[in-house]
Amino acid sequence: MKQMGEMLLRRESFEEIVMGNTALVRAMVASGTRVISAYPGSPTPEIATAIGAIPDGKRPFYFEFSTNEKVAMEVAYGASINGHLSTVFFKSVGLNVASDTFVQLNLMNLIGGMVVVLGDDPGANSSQNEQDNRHFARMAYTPVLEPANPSEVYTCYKAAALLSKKHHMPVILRMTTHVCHAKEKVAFDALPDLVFDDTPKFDVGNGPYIPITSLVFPKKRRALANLAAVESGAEESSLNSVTDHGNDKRGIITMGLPFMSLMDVLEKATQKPDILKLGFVHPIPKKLVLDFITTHRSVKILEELDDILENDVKKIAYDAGVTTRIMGKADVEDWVGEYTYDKVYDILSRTWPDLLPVREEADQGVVVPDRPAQMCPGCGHRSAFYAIKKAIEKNDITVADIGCHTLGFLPPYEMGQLLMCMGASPGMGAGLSLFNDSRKVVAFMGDSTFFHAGLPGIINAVFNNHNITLILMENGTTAMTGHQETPATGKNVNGVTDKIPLKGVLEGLGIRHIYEVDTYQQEKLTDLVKQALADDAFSVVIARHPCMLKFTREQRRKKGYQGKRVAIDQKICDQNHECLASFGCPSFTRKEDGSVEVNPDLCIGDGSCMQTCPTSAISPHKP
Ligand SMILES: Cc1ncc(C[n+]2csc(CCOP(=O)(O)OP(=O)(O)O)c2C)c(N)n1
Repeated sequence: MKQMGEMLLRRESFEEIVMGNTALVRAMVASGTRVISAYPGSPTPEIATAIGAIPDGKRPFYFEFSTNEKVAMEVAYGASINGHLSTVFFKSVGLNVASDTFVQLNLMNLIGGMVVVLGDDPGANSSQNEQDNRHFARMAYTPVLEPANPSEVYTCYKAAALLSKKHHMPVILRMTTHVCHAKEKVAFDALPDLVFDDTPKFDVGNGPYIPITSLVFPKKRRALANLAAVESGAEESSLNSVTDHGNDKRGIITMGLPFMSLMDVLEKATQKPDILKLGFVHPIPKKLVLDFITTHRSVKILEELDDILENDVKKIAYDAGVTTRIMGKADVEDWVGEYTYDKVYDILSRTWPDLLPVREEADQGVVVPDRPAQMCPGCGHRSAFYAIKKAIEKNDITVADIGCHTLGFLPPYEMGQLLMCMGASPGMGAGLSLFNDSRKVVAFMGDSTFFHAGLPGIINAVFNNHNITLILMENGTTAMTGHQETPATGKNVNGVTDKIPLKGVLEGLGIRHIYEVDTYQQEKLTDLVKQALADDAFSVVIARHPCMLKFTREQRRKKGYQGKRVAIDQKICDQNHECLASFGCPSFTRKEDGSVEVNPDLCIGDGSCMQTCPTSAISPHKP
């Protein structure tokens, strides 16, 4: 980490193998970015890891994890209109949360400049959908630059910062999962002298910053004029390039990760099509595209997710009366998933059957068995689900939320029959409880989500008297995205801060039925949930236990740490398999003879399983 921090601030030029997310941070530093805000979500958390590697006091910028993406967007906006180059980053669906603010940004005069870094997720590697945020960019008249690899992340961010500062408008840097996470040797320039003028420059004269009805039209005209001005820059941009294979019959227009897959696939092609690769993707460089399509007989558009580039290119062709055959998405499969090597191979083979050799079966990669996600050994959520399952009736309705506890929907717990997005569980639960006296509704929510988007649904339950029970799964961290702090932990990325305890907030809302318990106290938790369900009012159970992955990692870093584990006394074990079938800790393995074994590499010795064994056959392992 120390080395990474030093590298990111190195004065002289250098080359290094880094992730896209790391290259981004060097570009932020080099561009003089002064304020950075974020909310965690894959594929972007390693941006914060790289930022965190720069030692405290040496960071040439302010950084915070805000409570959610909308707030993060507003922090970056406020900084920009005060004269600072700012950046906000988060995952794809984060833009849904931030959109109310985001769609207004281009109406405003962002005097310091502002880059919106999006971690889109084609393939839904770690998201609840694979939305294409280029739609949002169009709706908000916002330019989009899209890198294909870590080197381009570095150049595209710098270009985005310059563009944003020049036009005083937001610019999107759209990254996707395997651009964020790919590693490549990147050539970094020497760092310019970083001199900051921190005089607060906010001035209403730079505005207006109040989008009331009478100002909407002039502001919208300004946004459109800005976009038109940017378009002429797009024509000249070095982020776009043509690879000329001297093929006037076939061309491909592409961008981002599909370009990288294309380069690999074309290794096998006998006659390579020409390629127009876009890095400046919105607004589209019309002349460049027109030139490309008029000089080829057929053009294939290779883009992940939706048909945005395709429609742009077809419109350009139609308006200019060009008769080149333009081929976009042919079938449903082309709309789904990442454009990996295999996918691009298939698509191009269907587009031009003579382009590539038919793939041998052996060529088609290894089929990797599915490895379903699961809760870690010792996870407090496992104990909670095990205990709560005993408190509810089969017919009751359980509503999940986003986080590690979402995994409760898996067997053997099967808790959480529906899921939507962060903070949605109390609202959906409220709806399910209406005209429903026979089936209790239990909603789940994590502590980071509580502050992110959970509170409005909770307040609504109080305000409208909804008869549901909410289980707050408090593990003291934003676990699923890599253990970022929450407002309840008393720390933020910059140091110590006031704790905002969940219970205090709930009490402040006037909630009368609040219960608290450590999830390892399984019997007590079962009893409390039964009580909460009997309350006939909105009730909350705070089911607390620290994230054991985080805890164990911290312990392992301590000097003299000695691993612990449990053991099964085979003389006592009657092979009832409660530990496997109902508790389901992955540390247990059933052997062919029916006996149960503890995997010493997985078990952390937390002992939460011991109380689940009807014959008390599990006990701490004595070395
Ligand atoms: C709008 C949005 N932002 C970010 C994410 C990424 N994300 C997935 S799980 C999660 C963590 C939730 O933390 P918490 O509620 O504390 O639950 P835990 O994982 O700790 O159980 C986040 C931030 C998301 N899915 N949606």
